[in-house]
Amino acid sequence: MAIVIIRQDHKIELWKKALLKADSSLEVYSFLEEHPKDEISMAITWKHPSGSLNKYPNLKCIASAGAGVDYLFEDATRPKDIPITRIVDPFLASDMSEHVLAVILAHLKNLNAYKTKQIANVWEPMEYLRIKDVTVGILGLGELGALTGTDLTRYGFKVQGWSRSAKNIENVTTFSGPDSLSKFLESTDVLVCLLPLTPATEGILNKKLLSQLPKNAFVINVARGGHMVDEDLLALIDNGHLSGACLDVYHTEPLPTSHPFWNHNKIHMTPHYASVSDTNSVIPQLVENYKRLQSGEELQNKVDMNKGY
Ligand code: NDP
Ligand code: OXD
Repeated sequence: MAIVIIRQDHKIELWKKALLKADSSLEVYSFLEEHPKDEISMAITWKHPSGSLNKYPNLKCIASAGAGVDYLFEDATRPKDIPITRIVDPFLASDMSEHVLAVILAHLKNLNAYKTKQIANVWEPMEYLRIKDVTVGILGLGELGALTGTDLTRYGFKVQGWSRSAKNIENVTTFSGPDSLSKFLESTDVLVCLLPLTPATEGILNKKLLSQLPKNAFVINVARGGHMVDEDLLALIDNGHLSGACLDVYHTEPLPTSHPFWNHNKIHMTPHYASVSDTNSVIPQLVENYKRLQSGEELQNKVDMNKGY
C-alpha cells in the first residue's frame, strides 16, 4: 500500500517530508514522479488536475488536504465509489476565527478607508462602530463557523448563525433551514459566509439574499468564490445598500487582474489564505486514516457523499 500526493502548487515536497517525518515507514509519492499506480491506496489531494484520480485501480480513499471538498465533486472523472475525507483541525478553525475577527475590527474602525486616505494625504476622521452595537451573522455553523461565532461572542459581539440542521451554541442565536433565512438576514450587520460550496449553496450570496441585509451591512466571504454572484455584490455596494466587502475567495483563483474587485475602494481582498492546513497539525489525522485503511477500520472525517460536504 502507498500514498500519492496530488496537488498543483509548490507544496508537494513539504507534504511528502511531513508525512515521512511522522512515519518514516510510509511509502509516499508525488504524482509527478514515477510511481506504482496499482499500489496506491490513498490519494492526498488539493485542487488536483482533472483526470488524475482515475489512474489508481486500488485506490481506497481520497483525502482532501483542506476542509473544502467542492473541487473533488466538480471533477466528473473522479471515481465516485471511493470515500472522501476532509481536514478537521483546531488550527484551521482558530486561524479562520482570527482572520474573521481581524477583518471585522478593521471594518468597524475604518482601517482600510484610513489607508486609502493616508495614501492621498487626507486627514479626515470617520465615525467608528462599537462591538456591542454590531450583530455578526454567520452562514454555516460547522467546524469553522461554530468556533468563529463562539470566539466573537467572547469579544462582546452579538452573534447569530444559520445552518441546515438546528444547532445549540452557547450565546449564539441560531437559525436553521431556508424558511428562517430572511429573519436571520434582517438583523445581521456583518455577514460572514462559512458554508461549503454545494449545488444548494452555489450563488447563494446573490441580490435576493444580500438585499435582505440592513442598509450599510458589510459582507465577508471566506468560504468559496462560487457562493458569490459578483455583479450583485458590486451593484449593492455601488447603490449604497452595502458598505463594502472583504473577500478571500473568488470564482477564478488567482483573480484575473481585469476583475472589477481589484480596484474597488470598498472591496478588500486577501488571496485565499484566511486559514490554511498546517502540515504539523493535520498530518497525524491523515496517517491515522491510512492506518485505518490498512486495518479495515472506519475512516475519520468522512464527507457525506449525498450532502457533498
Ligand atoms: P462544515 O462541513 O463543518 O460546516 C458546514 C456548515 O454549513 C454546517 O453547519 C452545515 O449545516 C452548513 N450548511 C451546509 N449546507 C447548507 C445549506 N444548504 N443550508 C444551510 N446550511 C448549510 O465545514 P467547515 O466549517 O469545516 O468549512 C466550511 C467551508 O469553509 C469549507 O467548505 C471551505 O469551503 C471553507 N474554507 C475556507 C478556507 C479559507 O482559507 N478561505 C479555509 C478552510 C475552509 P449542518 O451543520 O446542518 O450540516
Ligand atoms: C480549505 C481551504 O478548504 O483552504 O481548507 O480553502
